[in-house]
Amino acid sequence: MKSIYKQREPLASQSKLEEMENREEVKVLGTWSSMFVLRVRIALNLKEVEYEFLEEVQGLRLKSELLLKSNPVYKKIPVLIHGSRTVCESLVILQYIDEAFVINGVSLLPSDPCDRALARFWASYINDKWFSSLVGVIKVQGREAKEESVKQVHAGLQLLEEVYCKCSKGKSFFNGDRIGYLDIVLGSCMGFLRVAEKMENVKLLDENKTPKLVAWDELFCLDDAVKKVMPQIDKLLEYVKMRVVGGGGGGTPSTK
Ligand SMILES: N[C@@H](CCC(=O)N[C@@H](CS)C(=O)NCC(=O)O)C(=O)O
Repeated sequence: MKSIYKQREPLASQSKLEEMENREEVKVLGTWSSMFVLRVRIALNLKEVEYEFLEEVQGLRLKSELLLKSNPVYKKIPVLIHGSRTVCESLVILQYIDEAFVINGVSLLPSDPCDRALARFWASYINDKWFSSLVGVIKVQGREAKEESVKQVHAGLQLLEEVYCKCSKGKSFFNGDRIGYLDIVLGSCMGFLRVAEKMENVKLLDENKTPKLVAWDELFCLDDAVKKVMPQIDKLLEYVKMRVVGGGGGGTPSTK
């Protein structure tokens, strides 16, 4: 399928150069199961950017030449290819998408510099700290260690509920009326969270502990931009059991 950025009327504020950049081909290297890749696909859907999804075969056990060439440092997915430009690392890609594909009214990051800094801070927290606890829920051995991971996940979600109240200012999403950067970063972890809940028979996103985040999650998952790319939980559960817990390698969620 040929994928060209959707043609649209040029915005008055857009330069010819930006307009030309927007029309270049967009490709995403990834796998269906990766939450890091999911972030990129949701952002492109929100921006109404058509793209070609190049799926790494064999769950990353045999990485494609294109992936090795495009991300020689980490050799990880996702990679975004936009014309002749290559961008790696999901959070960096999200910011690139926000800046490169300017659509009137659809901005992933807040316009206020302080709000933007806050969104980036909490995205790093989710990536570097909270998600490690979530992975711990299914990966660590021993009852006590598991319980400690569950406790950390709950504490992190409680903190994020406060962040949500502060950022959303009474609206539906962290970003206000529409899904934005922080919504995507946290929302992309929800499939994996559900898998952890099922595998360990534990409630992680709990109506009694974080009611606002539960409502936010429902709205997030109902959005068309999310619905069409969010993996099915049972399929993801089988994948995680086989690859992550079974030690099959390739695509193990990490925050590095
Ligand atoms: N920090 C990276 C993490 C990406 C990542 O861990 N990707 C996994 C798939 S979920 C991967 O490519 N794993 C292959 C490997 O570790 O060799 C990002 O945010 O993009």
